[in-house]
Amino acid sequence: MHLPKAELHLHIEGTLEPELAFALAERNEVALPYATADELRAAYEFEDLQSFLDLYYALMAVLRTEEDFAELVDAYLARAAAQGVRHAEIFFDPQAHTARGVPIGTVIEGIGRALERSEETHGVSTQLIMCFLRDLSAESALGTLDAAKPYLHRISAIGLDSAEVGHPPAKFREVYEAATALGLRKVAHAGEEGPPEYIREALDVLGVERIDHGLRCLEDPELVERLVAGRVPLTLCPLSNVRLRTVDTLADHPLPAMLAAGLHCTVNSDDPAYFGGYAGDNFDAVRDALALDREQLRTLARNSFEAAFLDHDEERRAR
Ligand code: ES4
Ligand code: ZN
Repeated sequence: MHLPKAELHLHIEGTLEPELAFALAERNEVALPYATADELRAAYEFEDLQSFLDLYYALMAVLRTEEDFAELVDAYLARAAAQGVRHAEIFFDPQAHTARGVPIGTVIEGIGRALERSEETHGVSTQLIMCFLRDLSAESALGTLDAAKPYLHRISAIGLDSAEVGHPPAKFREVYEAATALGLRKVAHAGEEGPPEYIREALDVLGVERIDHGLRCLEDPELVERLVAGRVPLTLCPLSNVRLRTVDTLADHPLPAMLAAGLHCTVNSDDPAYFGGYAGDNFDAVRDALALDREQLRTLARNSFEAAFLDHDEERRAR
């Protein structure tokens, strides 16, 4: 689907396609526990979020140099542009790299180098969102924000991702306050596997402007009312929900009901190399499985630009 759209929920490490993983493994002399790209792809059968995360963190071991990160980003932007993405707000997980001994500057400068030339090369405007791993400590998140200070000119917002259950948003109150003081915008994953209460906490304690996923808001009608009234964007990822077994099949996805309820829904790809599709593929999949009409698809595309961290002029240019 080539409808112009903004991608608002995309983990750059989740765009690592098996072929690039093998090329980088060879270049960096990193051993992978799979013989071929096809064999690796065959391992993409997930039970839940954690079973995916285990492979996602393991495969990142191939990313070592600035050039590796720049290549990863460039490959993503080319694919996104081909599917109608005009603006991308990209998550990255610095702690997943610093924990392996890759300096945060290598990560941010490598990603930043590719983002700098994106409008010219791919016609895609971009912003960068630094995520904290919620299964690590609040102190580690604070240390990461501190380490990112020399690079804040490249970062628009902070986010919260990784294993959700047992790691409520309130654990990160202090780092979100510190980020606010630095002028950063705020999002957080909530209500993917975690309960509706985590969505409330992300709004009330962290002050986020968008909720990543937010699917489980549907269990709490009062919360739905609040999200509708506040026009809080939800960055839904339909193919991800199927692959991580949050919904049984795409035909069971509650997107149509969420749109009908007046929720500010957007459709995104999460970890496209692992979940079977980029932004346009997710649009195609929901159109086909849920029989969305043109008007609903246009609403989703319009919502994506409205929910983006763009000012009015930028938004007009991107559309
Ligand atoms: C993620 Cl699907 C998902 N959920 C939470 N954290 C993540 N990191 C990368 N993909
Ligand atoms: Zn995500």
